[in-house]
Parts: sequence; C-alpha cells; structure tokens
Amino acid sequence: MTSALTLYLAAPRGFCAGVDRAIKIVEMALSKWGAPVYVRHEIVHNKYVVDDLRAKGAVFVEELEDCPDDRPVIFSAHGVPKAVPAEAARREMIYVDATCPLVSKVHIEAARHSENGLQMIMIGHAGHPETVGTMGQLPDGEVLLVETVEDVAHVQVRDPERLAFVTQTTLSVDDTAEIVAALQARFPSIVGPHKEDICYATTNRQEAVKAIAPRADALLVVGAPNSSNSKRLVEVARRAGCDYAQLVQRAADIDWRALEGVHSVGITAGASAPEVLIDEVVDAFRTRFDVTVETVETAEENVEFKVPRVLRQPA
Ligand code: 0CN
Ligand code: SF4
Repeated sequence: MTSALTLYLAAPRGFCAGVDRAIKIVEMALSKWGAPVYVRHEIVHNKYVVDDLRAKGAVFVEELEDCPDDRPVIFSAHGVPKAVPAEAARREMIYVDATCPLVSKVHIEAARHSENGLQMIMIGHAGHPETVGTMGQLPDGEVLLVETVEDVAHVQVRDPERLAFVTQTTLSVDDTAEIVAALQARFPSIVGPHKEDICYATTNRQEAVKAIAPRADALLVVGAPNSSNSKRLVEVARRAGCDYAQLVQRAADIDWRALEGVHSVGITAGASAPEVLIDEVVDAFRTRFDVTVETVETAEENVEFKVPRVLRQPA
C-alpha cells in the first residue's frame, strides 16, 4: 500500500519575467539570424534551459573574446560590466543585451549616484555575474563590496558622509535587511533604494517558502547550484523551520531514503527553473506516494518585459 503524502506547491515559483524575456531573446535571435548565436554566460542559471537552447544552435561561452566578430552575441540576464558592450561595439558585432530590466535599473542607479559624487557600496556575493556586472558599471575599485554584516564593520570608505548603496537582486530579503541596517547605523547619511534592490520575483518566492516551510516535513527547491535566488530559497526554508530543505536540479536528484516517513513536502523552484522540471518532480512523487497536491499562493504576479526592438523587427 502506498502512503499518503501532501505536496504543498508554492506560488509563485519558477520563471520570472526577466528569465522568460532572456530565453525568448535567444530563441528570437536564432530565428532572426540563424545558428550559431553566441551567448555570453549561461543565459539563466539552469542546465536544462541551456542544453535546450544549445540543441537549437546557441553557443555558450564565458567571455566575449571567445566569440567571432561575425556572429550575433547575447549577454545573459545577470548583466555585464560596461566594458563588455563597449568591446562588442568596437568589434562591430551584433549584440543583444538580455540583462533583466530590473538589473539594468540597478546599473543606472549606481552610475547616477557615482556621477553625483557618492562612493558606491554594493551588497552582493563576490564573483556572482550580477555583482561583477553591477560593480563593472564603474571603474575598477570604485565600488566597494560587502557580503555580510561583519564586512560592514571593516569597509574603508573615502568619506562617510558621501556614500550610496545598491544590492544584487537575488539576495535573502532578511539577511539584506540586516546588512542595510548595519550600513545605516555606521553611515547615517548613506543614500539607497527604499529598502534594497531585491526584485519582486526573489521577494515573492521567499515569501511563499516562508508560508510552506513551517508545515512541511521536507522542502525541495528545483534549481541549479549556481543559481543565487534558488539557493536562497533553501536557506529561507531551513530558517523558517523546515529542517530538511534541498536543492534538486531534476527528479533524479531526489534522495528518496531521506524522505522515508514524511507526510508532507513543500515544492518550489528558483526563477530560472522551467515548469517541466517541477512537473517531473511532482510526477516522481506520484509514482511513490498517494499524492494530494495543494497550491499555497502568497502573491499574484503579472510582470512582463518586452524583448529589445531589434528582435521585434523582421530580419
Ligand atoms: O538563477 P538565475 O539565472 O540567476 P541568479 O539567481 O544566480 O542571479 O535566475 C535569474 C535571475 C537573474 C538575473
Ligand atoms: Fe529579473 Fe528578478 Fe528574474 Fe533576476 S530574478 S531575472 S532580477 S525578475
């Protein structure tokens, strides 16, 4: 006899408007210009998405120098340092920027504060492409990076009265609030966004996890190990009281032995994880348990971003 199991499906989960747009950009570029179309960095942090686009003719590289001059190149959703489009223009390449508009907004803010004579502090994860891209809107060394409350105590600024901050869009809402509070305590005149620059999708997915985690025996986040927003969902689940929270890329990653005896499992997905993979995970549970699915909705999303005009025009 199969045992009963309730699956709490988080809503919202999975694709956000920026990811949806970035994937469309690659697909539309392939139909406009034919293969190969080069993509600098994984368009979004998901192997399934990348493999699918590769099969359609996209070529993924890490650096612009790995692209030929005579093929189009697309910059990933995470954004790029200013030097990247500048170099593409110098080489007279066709390039399309798939940076999420919510990341571009942060780029513009950082540049604006700097023009106003404020030194920039970025709250983000060292080495993450979005942080590299945002810091790269200003000359090397201009933006100071803080990753933790601890870092705030040690950061060396030019003038404590003339500072501004921006953040990565995919951070933990709660951790970031603490870092912002530490910055404001040490530098009372620091200028910044109303709260931080975390995007609606990151915020909503964390909220949904908070609603599910306390009542689930286990929680699975469908997402990739290099996906910042997905990893944050695992942390949020554990902190909200779900001791067994794991990231899985696909159903094959599920550790069924660890789930023996559970009665309820929460399921969510990072902003770069396609719904087919969530379906795959739910189906895997159906083959092993007598499953009841309950959707737990904490917000409604209706954000959509247009693709760049060059792709809306015929070739
Ligand atoms: O997983 P992603 O591709 O990126 P991070 O969460 O690592 O930043 O999701 C899309 C988010 C963006 C930009
Ligand atoms: Fe844009 Fe947020 Fe999605 Fe990143 S997670 S692509 S910032 S909407």
